Amino acid sequence: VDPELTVPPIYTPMAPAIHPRHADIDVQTAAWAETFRIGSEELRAKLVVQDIGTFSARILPEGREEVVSLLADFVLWLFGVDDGHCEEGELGHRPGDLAGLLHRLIRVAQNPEAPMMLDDPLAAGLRDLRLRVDRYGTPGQTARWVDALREYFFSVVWEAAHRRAGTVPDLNDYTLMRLYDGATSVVLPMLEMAHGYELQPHERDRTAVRAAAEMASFVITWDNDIFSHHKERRSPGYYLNALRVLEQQGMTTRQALDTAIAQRDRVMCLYVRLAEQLAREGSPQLRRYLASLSHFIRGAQDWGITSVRYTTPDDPADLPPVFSDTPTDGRHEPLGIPAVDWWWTLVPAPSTPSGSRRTAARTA
Ligand code: 3E9
Ligand code: MG
Ligand code: MG
Ligand code: MG
Ligand code: MG
Ligand code: MG
Repeated sequence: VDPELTVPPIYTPMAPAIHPRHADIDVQTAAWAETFRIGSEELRAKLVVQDIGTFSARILPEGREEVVSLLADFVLWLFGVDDGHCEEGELGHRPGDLAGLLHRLIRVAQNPEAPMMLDDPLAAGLRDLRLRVDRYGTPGQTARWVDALREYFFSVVWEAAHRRAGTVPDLNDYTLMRLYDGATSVVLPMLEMAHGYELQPHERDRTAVRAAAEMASFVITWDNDIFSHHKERRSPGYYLNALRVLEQQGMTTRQALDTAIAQRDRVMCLYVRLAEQLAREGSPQLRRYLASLSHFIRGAQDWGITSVRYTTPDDPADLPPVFSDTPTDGRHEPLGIPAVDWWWTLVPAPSTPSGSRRTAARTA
């Protein structure tokens, strides 16, 4: 067995925040999982103690409570799919059959009245989620939520093909896959619903605004890869994360960890500068959206270092108790990943070499 990896404090310029109703929301999400019997008994017993409601309360600290609960139930449901079917289930090794199941689920999300998968708990849970998405969102937001679910599903089918073959994608393919298979983009419509606005297409679909959301996804999923590495490596069978991709390029685990941290630090610095630029030019709704993206990043960090999902108390992960106020790599320079290197063309290079106007030190 490899020596235990110590994860150092990770750079974050965002302040922690949590919805005041977090404790009730967390309890209600566990109850929702029981009501809909999400996952096997064994999986559900694990999920209900992972503070998933608390995670949602960190993503939307000022959001409408009903939508914070909706997001919490949805994230739990996503783990029912990602853990239950993809990473721990049979279908995770059968991409064709997985694609069939996921298409059926998409139809249930799109047409909840269709008499399909009537005995399937995940389908029943999804019908309930759709009902609540309709209640708090616009028709356009419902449609985008369904589309985002499809892009998440598409990416986990790709991942399943690697799982079946036992292969590890290269860094460019992994980056592209990870922009979707971390299920970050399916959360985005709910950020709007929680604050009762709809970002208009001319603003939301601007390349730079999409890029800001992609950068947030990159940071959230790289952070997840860093914090979940212990959990993932100790699990039986195949696993895929950024560290494994970098190890395959010839790095030791330690070098892979340092490299992944440097990559997410550079994207974080770029995200902060792009978000400042967009907030100056944008509508109040865009400013709200950008604030929510930042809460999403910080919420995933706070949840990532504290949830038993990742700390695994029976075989403890060596995770940092705090965050750092300094990036290990603050260079305004593309990562050498063709799929995302264009991000660095969206923001002018900073005038000072070290670059960043950073906010004051903040820890959890
Ligand atoms: C995350 O990747 C998989 C998603 C289905 C998790 C659901 C979470 C969200 C929608 C919010 C995004 C938050 C993240 C990525 C922490 P992975 O590596 O399978 O997650 P794991 O928890 O197993 O490390
Ligand atoms: Mg709890
Ligand atoms: Mg996964
Ligand atoms: Mg996972
Ligand atoms: Mg992970
Ligand atoms: Mg706020």
